[in-house]
Amino acid sequence: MTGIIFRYGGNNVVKNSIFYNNESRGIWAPGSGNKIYNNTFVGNGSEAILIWSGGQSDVQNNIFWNTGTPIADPGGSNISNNLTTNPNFVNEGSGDFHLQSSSPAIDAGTTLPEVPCDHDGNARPAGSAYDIGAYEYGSSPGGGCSGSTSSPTPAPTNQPPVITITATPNTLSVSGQGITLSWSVTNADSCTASGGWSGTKAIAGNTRLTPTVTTTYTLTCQGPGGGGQGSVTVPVGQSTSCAQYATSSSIPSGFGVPWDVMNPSIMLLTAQCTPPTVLLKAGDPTTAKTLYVYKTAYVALGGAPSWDPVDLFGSQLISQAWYPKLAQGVTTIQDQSKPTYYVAYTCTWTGTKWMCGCRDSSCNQSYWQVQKIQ
Ligand SMILES: [Ca+2]
Repeated sequence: MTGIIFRYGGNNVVKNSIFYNNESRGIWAPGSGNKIYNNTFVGNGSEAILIWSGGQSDVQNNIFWNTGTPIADPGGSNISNNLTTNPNFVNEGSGDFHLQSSSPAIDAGTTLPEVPCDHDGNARPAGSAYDIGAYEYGSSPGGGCSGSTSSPTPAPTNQPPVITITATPNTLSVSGQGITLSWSVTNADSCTASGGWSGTKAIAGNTRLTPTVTTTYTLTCQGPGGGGQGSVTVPVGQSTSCAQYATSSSIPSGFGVPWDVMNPSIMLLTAQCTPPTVLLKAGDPTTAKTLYVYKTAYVALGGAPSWDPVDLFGSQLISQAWYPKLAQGVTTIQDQSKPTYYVAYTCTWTGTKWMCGCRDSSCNQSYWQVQKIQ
């Protein structure tokens, strides 16, 4: 028996997995473009990884121990930073493939943004660099890897629909003016409109609409790689920036700051008010960094006992939880006599680790980031 057979498909990602005592092979990969990252192969029969003639795979940060041929490769694959010497597992006999402190796998891997967490859901890297294999030695939960806001997944194995939707103009000073809504979608077969419009939509098109109040137009699409959603919000009325916290503001304890701790001139949490409507914005739409915004924000009037959720929308929902670069949502604040607070959660990849909900540049702990509106 073989652990995983890719058949003739390519572009699969296998990470943080343990292939133990498969009778013949751990992975049989005939296609091209497969990424086999940070796995642990022990006791597999003929080959741990069999790359079939004509296929190429990217094989990095894997442990091969007590196994047949580690990698049978006809040529053309990228094979690097793997370990074939004794990895000093905690207890191989009982199937515990965590690393002992003496393991040569520790800090011997290369940084792979596709693998921000390990098999236990702990953050990579711990120590100076990525470890080789499925477990990161000395790591603990954090970095967006566990808890209610679980890890962003930058590289889904199936490509979900990508939805681009724009409004021209993208804001209206008074109601009754028209906009043109344009959209195009890839990786999808069918789309449905909701919010300020409705009905089944083609995967590309444009239409003329006349919003009378601040309106969000959402398109939900389905394809072979799953579902996706895109939205655009058109503020109507004289909208002004109403975010009160700037980089110099004192932020209440227990919250992350609303700016980018690596570049404090960039505000990640902002708001546009058209009373009583407030458009909440989280993220940085112009950034070149890998930045994700969690799909839910919360608002509370100053002194209120609880937080009310606000759904945020962006160009593309990833792993059911994250929008790339920018997400925004609309809420209504009837009592404008007191300040309102809103919290959101953003994660940025630095090139070596995820920084999520930071309060300072060390970002050793993650919080909900807060902004004040009035
Ligand atoms: Ca490490």
